[in-house]
Amino acid sequence: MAYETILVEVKGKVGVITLNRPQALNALNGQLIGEVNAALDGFERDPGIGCTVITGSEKAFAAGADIKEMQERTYPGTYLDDKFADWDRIGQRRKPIIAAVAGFALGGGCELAMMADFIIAADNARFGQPEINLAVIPGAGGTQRLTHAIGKAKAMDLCLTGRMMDVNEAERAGLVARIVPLADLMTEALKAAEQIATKSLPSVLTAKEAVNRAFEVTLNEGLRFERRVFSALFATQDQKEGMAAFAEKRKPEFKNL
Ligand code: CO8
Repeated sequence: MAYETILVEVKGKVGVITLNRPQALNALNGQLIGEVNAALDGFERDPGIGCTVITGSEKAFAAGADIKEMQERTYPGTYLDDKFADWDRIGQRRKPIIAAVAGFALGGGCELAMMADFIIAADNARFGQPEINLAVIPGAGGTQRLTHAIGKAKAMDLCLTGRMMDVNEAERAGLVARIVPLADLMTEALKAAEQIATKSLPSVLTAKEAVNRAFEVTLNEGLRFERRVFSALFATQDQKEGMAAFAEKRKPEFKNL
């Protein structure tokens, strides 16, 4: 597929999606979200891919949903055409996604980063939900995922004032997994993604699913789920291989079986 708003590459076992609307600081229009989904569909289907990195430019991961595209929307139009469903699909992928964020991650840009499984951020990254300045609110999960990630006090502060937080504040608050120098962002993100992609895929998908459960169910139900899927992994050949390799002091060779 020929993409116009993103660049798509495969590096080893890692799929890389680069948001590419530099003239609009990677503002997320409908076409771009559709293209991200198409690329992710391909990576999900490709047995050679174990992890995806989504990134933007040095100046902007993404400065939000495209305000100019949204400007003339009406209430029934927005409610009925359900563009939210396209955004939701990004957050529902089974294979892990890392957001490699430099520069602005604002509004829908911050929400897209939060749909990834974790964020590796450059030291110039800035996060915010400035929708309140446009007389709206976050619409792609910002009031929910941000609150889960950084707690009510800071989420309220950001959503009500529209201010940006720098990368150090974002890391202290728990939004960002790692801060790296801007020049090393892609190297570090690709290294982390390759590390994930070389593990046994059934265990990777299970780990992702189990951690996400923690946000949706009670502690006891989460623990029961963890116990069930932990036990289930003993049905894989890769578990035998992983533990045999440890005992024999060699590298495991996983077959995703
Ligand atoms: N949408 C459209 N165009 C944008 C956006 C955007 N979000 N952000 C920047 N641009 C464009 C500018 O209009 C400008 O274009 P032009 O040169 O044609 O005028 C170009 O990008 C460069 O931007 P600036 O000149 O403003 O660059 P600065 O470095 O001066 O400022 C900022 C950078 C501070 C990031 C500034 O551009 C800004 O404030 N941008 C808007 C940030 C914002 O409000 N984001 C939230 C948008 S609303 C949202 O995300 C809702 C999500 C809901 C999703 C649910 C969908 C179903």
